[in-house]
Amino acid sequence: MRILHTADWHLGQSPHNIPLIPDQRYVLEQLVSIAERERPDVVIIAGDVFDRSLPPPEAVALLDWVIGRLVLDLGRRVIMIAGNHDSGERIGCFGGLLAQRGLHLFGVPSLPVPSLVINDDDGPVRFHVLPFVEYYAARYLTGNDAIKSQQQAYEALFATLNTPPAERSVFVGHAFVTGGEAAGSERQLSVGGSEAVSAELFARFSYAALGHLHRPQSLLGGKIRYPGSLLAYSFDEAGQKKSVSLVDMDGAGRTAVRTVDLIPRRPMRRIRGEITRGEFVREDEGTQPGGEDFIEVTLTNSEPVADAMAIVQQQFPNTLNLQWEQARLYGATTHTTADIIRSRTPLDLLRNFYLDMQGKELTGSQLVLARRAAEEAEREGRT
Ligand SMILES: [Mn+2]
Repeated sequence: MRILHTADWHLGQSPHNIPLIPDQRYVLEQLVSIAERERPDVVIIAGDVFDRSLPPPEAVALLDWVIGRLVLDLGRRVIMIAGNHDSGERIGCFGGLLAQRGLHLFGVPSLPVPSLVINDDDGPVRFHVLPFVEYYAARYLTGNDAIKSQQQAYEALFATLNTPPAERSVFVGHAFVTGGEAAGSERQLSVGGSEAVSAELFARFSYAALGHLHRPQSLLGGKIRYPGSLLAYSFDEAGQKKSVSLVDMDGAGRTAVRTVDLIPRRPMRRIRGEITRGEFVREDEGTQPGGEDFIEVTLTNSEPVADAMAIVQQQFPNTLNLQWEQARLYGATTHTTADIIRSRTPLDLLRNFYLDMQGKELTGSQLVLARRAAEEAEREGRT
């Protein structure tokens, strides 16, 4: 049994307002070539197909194209589930009809957890399929009001699985497993505490084909796999290699995983440098000027420079983000300005602004006034 395992496509994602559809098409063409060459028995797309529940039409057209290539042109079976970014109802639409053509869509979790069997020369492999599920949805599904965490939700849902011990089985899901490492662009999601599921829960399967974490990685001795996202979707992932996972399972359910790299059309890069006499001088020579790469620049100048972005873009036209290393004085490190602002209270921002402008801290009485104003603004919903 050969499985091509991929996830977290986030079609329609446009970081920094740059539409990535051409970049997503570029790597999906590579994915189709891999499927053509490797002839997997099944392609698993483990959630976050789209970046949002109402994806832009170009993203829907791109999914239509790639599924057509895989199922109609190459005759591959596909199992696709909804992730937390997707609308389960929309992903699962026409699921019953399309299953007859080898496209198995699972959008909304249901009980008992559905499964399908795919045979190879060694016999059947059972695929248990659970799209992204919130614990309170599991509470509703099972009627068990004691469920208060993802862990308890998975325990309750797994109790409905029908897996004879000797059977080869694969779990397909979208979840955060304890011990997994986030890549950066999942940051807006909650990836800790009550949201996590323990790895041991998946020990009963031959292989767990998961999505959610954007960094390719294995857990539980290779039994659990995250193939990672299609592309780097934030500068925190600059330089991270993306890939698809190819899984070969033998007659005893033992698996071996290979990865095939996906080459981005416009990689994300971080560079540092200084603006000297109206010209940007970068510290490292690795990234050539004039290219299409997406760039985040950290300027080391000790004083602000007017038109800094325009100056940098003369050399790196696709510079999307510019930050000042001096921001570290205020406790920030490698985060973008927007990140900093989001992570701070209005009062903190005001204190930093005052310090920046006046070179001294707010006095006690000024702080009292400021705090009162911030609280008032909050009550009125203005923050
Ligand atoms: Mn994702």
